[in-house]
Amino acid sequence: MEPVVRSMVAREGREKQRYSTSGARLVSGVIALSADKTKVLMVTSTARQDKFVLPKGGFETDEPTPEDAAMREAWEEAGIIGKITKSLGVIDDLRPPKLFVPNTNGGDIIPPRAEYHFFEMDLEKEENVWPESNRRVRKWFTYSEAIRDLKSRPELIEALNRSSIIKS
Ligand code: 5FA
Repeated sequence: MEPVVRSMVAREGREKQRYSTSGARLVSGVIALSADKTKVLMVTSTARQDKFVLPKGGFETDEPTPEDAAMREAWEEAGIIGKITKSLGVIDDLRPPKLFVPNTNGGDIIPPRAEYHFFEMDLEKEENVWPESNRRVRKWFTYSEAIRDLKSRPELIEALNRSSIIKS
């Protein structure tokens, strides 16, 4: 089997971003649980550094499957390596439609709406240095701590609720 090459540079930009047929930005992410399934690993958001989010990001055109994108994001944002054990399905952007500002620059209207594809992951390795370790903090949360921190992120709460985390 080919060894997996993991870059120390995180991908940037949206040139290779994949969209659904209805124009939603496809986003892949992971729910990485502790071995006893009582904790989930989260990382700080770059947009709001006082907030933690699940490791996730755009599914790109050179990635064959959303699982590949989820594993890349897990590595780039959280420095974790593992195996995807199950799909948690598709979660629509739950923000009210009035928040989506159309792009009226003469081109097609592309709403910055997202469609989330989350996967549960069995952790194999947690590295101390990873591509975004200089700009993201990583931290383990119990279910109730995670729910509290994800208050304004219903789509991420939904992903966590679909996982096999023990809800305490
Ligand atoms: N975003 C914010 N709140 C949202 C909500 N309630 N529902 C759906 N989407 C929501 O911000 C990432 C994106 O999530 C923003 O574009 C925002 O509009 C949208 P974040 O989740 O706070 O994390 P981040 O700032 O760390 O995000 P990045 O990793 O920089 O970007 P992406 O996760 O979009 O992916 P990327 O790695 O492909 O750039």
